[in-house]
Amino acid sequence: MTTPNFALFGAKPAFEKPLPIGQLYFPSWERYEVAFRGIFERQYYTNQGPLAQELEDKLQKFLNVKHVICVTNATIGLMMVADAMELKGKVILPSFTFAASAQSLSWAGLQPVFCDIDPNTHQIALDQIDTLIDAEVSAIMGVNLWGGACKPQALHELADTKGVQLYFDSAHAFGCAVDGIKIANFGRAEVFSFHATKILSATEGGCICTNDDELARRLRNIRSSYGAGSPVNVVRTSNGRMSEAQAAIALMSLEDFPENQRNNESLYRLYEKHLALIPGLNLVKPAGVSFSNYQYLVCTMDEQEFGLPRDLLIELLKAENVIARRYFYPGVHRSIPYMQELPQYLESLPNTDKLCATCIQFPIGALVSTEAVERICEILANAHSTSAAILARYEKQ
Ligand code: T4K
Repeated sequence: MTTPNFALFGAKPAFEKPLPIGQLYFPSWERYEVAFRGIFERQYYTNQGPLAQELEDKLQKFLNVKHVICVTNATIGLMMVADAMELKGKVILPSFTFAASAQSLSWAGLQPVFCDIDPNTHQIALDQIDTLIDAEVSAIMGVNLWGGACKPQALHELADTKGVQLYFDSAHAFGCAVDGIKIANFGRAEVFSFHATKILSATEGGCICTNDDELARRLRNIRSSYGAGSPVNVVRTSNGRMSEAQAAIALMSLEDFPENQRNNESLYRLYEKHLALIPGLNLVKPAGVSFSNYQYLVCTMDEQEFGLPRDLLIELLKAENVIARRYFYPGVHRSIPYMQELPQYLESLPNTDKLCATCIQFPIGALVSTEAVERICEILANAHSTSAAILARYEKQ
């Protein structure tokens, strides 16, 4: 058996610097300087300044939605929406999501009801929602994952029939469309994340989209006063304002969205071509959308077929400076406080549990070149073909 030539066993790493997961958009220094000189000249940092207003206007046009309310990040956006929609009792959502989706409910004094997922698309299992709706459920939170979508029209019909509200955590779905309709226009509200790892970046940031005038007024008041137009009664206010510095980056990122989307899509196609030849790594296609941002490169792994445990592959890649991740792990139902407070879900989400054990993501985004994807896929192919030797060597270490 030949000794595998990997950095894990002392070889030189394939990449000099860590290659992370995430869009990680950086405008040129010159554009950054021009934008920030403007902020310094106006001497205006925050509180619905000209750049925040310009961003809201441009996003409304881009997303073809009536109201865009920019916020500090998507987590606070989700908390504000739950409050503005006056939700009560329980809200149904998938457990296969980032902790913020469920935590926003806890902050709003609501209880999550975790639904399992469709193992092929990773989106919420539509056919299981019905059985979870009882008199205490006031809403469904759809989560649009991985540049795909969770059948928003079907969810809309279900929510209407059952008399519950519907809104979306669309943190991953900026720029995506379903049957030609931009995500932003479904349910009563949708929330996007503009975190640095997302395709539209404000470094930190996000926005809430709605076509509901009254809800928009409430949200603007909850965010903190600015832009509501007329007074609205809200019980609680917060501070979810977006600063001018955040808005400046987001405006540049919005301008470069088409280029970043095209770059992601071509990297995705390259991975698709190479991964098709590597047993045990199954690429997940963005589901349910007519247009995707290709923001994530997600696979499920069959450890038997590939020849290595997933977590060992992640360790091996890390030594090469390829930062693969196991989003989401563990499922939110297995995290604090839900695993103690809601133990009923520990046995009732088999598809979520299986996916958390098999999901693996690879780098894609602005910092990733085609050469890097070729090299990553070469490492993956070598890891598969020498898996027995890797295991033997690893066990000896
Ligand atoms: N709903 C869903 C479904 C979400 O996925 C998220 C967030 C939210 C709601 C809430 O949105 P926000 O409130 O965050 O707007 C990241 C992001 O922090 C988070 O936004 C995202 N989802 C989540 C899935 O991933 P981490 O803890 O994995 O990030 P971190 O720091 O490990 O960064 C990822 C990689 O990027 C690392 O290899 C380091 C690298 N990196 C990161 C940053 C920020 C850089 O090289 N440079 C950077 O500036 O959470």
